[in-house]
Amino acid sequence: MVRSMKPERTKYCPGCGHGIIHRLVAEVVDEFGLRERAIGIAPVGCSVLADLYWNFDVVSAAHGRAAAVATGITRANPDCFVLSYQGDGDLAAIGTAETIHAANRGEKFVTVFVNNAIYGMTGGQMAPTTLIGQPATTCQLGRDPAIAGYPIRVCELLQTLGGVAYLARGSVDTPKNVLAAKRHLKKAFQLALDKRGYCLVEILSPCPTNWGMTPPQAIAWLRENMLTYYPLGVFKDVSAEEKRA
Ligand SMILES: Cc1ncc(C[n+]2csc(CCOP(=O)(O)OP(=O)(O)O)c2C)c(N)n1
Ligand code: SF4
Repeated sequence: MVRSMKPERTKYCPGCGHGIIHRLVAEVVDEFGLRERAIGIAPVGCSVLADLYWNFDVVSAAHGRAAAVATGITRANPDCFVLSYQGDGDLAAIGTAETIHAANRGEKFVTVFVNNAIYGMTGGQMAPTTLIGQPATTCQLGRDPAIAGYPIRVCELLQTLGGVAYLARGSVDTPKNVLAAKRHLKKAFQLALDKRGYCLVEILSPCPTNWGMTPPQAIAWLRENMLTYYPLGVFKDVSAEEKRA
């Protein structure tokens, strides 16, 4: 039994990745024995439903403001374990400034960044992570970089910032990748508990509803398109850097 998960049926769409990622987070909270002192931040987006499923304290934040709210809670309650759980629209569009500055200040919380390449909750508008040529309701012929710029690679963008302790990108397209994503989460939790700095785990996740696909088609599309533009792996790990030095 995963104590940090409530016995609820999911309200997410069939084939959505949020449920798998919620479960991974809950398992890691349990394995670290953090349930009683964990505080999740669930901002606007489909992630706002997290408090229906997680069996620990969850605070809602306005769209894009999760990193600011997480900063305040972490600083006021250093004994709590704070994790923000954010979509790409939330983290990399409206919340860009909060994200970059929280990372640069080395705030001691974990961000779980769910990259589904689209605005999910509001019906499929283009996100900063929408791929070139990918259709969205606000670019029905596909994203054109001449008009909309290029998809933002968040891990690569944050990599140079001194306050960052851990950055990794995983995916939920195969059982093997789900297990790797869990390993990334465990490392991020450990470094945040050790007060090493800001830790972010990006997880590539299907949104079959807004991609206009069946769940199996969405998994195949993620593999063929997202994995090539958003490579999986660890982008920064201060503990590994120390070992090498
Ligand atoms: C200040 C503000 N602007 C816009 C919105 C509308 N809004 C709600 S959810 C959302 C997009 C969420 O997309 P994302 O963060 O990628 O999460 P997902 O739903 O895909 O998990 C937007 C634009 C809002 N609620 N508040
Ligand atoms: S709209 Fe997309 S992200 Fe939201 S619950 Fe449905 S599949 Fe998941």
